[in-house]
Amino acid sequence: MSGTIREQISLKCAEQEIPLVGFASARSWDTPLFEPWVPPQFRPLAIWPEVKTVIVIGIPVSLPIVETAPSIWYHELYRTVNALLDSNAFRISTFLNGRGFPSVYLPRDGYGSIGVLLEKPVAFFSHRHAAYLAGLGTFGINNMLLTPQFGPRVRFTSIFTSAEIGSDPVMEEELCIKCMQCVDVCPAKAIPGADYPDGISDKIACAKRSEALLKRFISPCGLCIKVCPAGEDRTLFHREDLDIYDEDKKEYAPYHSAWKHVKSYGGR
Ligand code: B12
Repeated sequence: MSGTIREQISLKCAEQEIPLVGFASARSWDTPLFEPWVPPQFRPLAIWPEVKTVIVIGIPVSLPIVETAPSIWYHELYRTVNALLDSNAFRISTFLNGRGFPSVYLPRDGYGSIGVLLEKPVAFFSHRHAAYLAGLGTFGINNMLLTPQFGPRVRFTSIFTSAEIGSDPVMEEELCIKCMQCVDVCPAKAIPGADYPDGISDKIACAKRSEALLKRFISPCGLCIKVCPAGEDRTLFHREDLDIYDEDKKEYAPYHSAWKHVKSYGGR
């Protein structure tokens, strides 16, 4: 394979249908871009001192499937995307190791069970911060990283590499329009709707709902990412009109009937 390491990684991602890839220098975590900034022990260099660049990959969750959530369909999609993220990150790290650049992949989540999260709802590394620093998007009121392509309907993972690749610029334009749809739709009332840091979501309330849904095989919840108006995927799937989620709108009755059908099967 020819080209720079950046070009080779980008090509590998394109070949695997990974639409989002970004690069952030491990040093970018040392420059606060907002307060409170990432605690020192959560930064890449504190986790793996050899790291020079963090590579972030993102795979979307399809909007029409998210629209059925909570459901077995979204539950399975979530598992599929998680497996793809982990295996592709592993393969990218193996590729880099083979070229003489020590590299390690990170798990896309990094917790053992929802019970663990109820005691301590934080992972050892934040892919949201990594994706932000790799220029892939900006934070929304729903606490997600919103991307131009998929809004918040995209999952991330990261690879730490000792290759010096450089950084993509952090995105300047805010993608969240603060419509508060995510705040209104959250059944756990976990999203305060204020600006960061007052607006940090109630992780325990969110995790408790996730735990209840998991017992029914229909986790995760996904409602706060379903209603977000950001993302070109809304245009692709003809979903610019958020009234589609209003059960009183007669013209959208076939969609509500379809979602009700899907929700009725495969979970408790
Ligand atoms: C613990 C966890 C949960 C818990 C707790 C939820 C919660 N409210 O945080 C549970 C299981 C309930 C959960 C639920 C969900 N999660 Co979750 N979760 C995680 C996990 C494993 C760890 C997060 C963590 O502890 N990071 C470490 C701490 C230090 O950082 P942080 O939590 O990212 O928080 C910082 C930033 O968010 C930032 N920040 C927050 N708001 C703002 C606003 C501004 C303006 C700024 C500047 C910064 C900022 O500051 C926070 C503190 O430093 C990550 C995977 C990972 N390892 O990153 C996924 C992850 C965050 N979850 C994700 C998703 C998609 C969800 C759900 C939508 C479920 C779903 N899959 O459909 C919901 C949404 C909940 C919500 N609205 O917050 C994605 C987010 C993707 C994205 N586009 O942003 C991640 C990254 C998983 C992945 N691999 O893609 N999650």
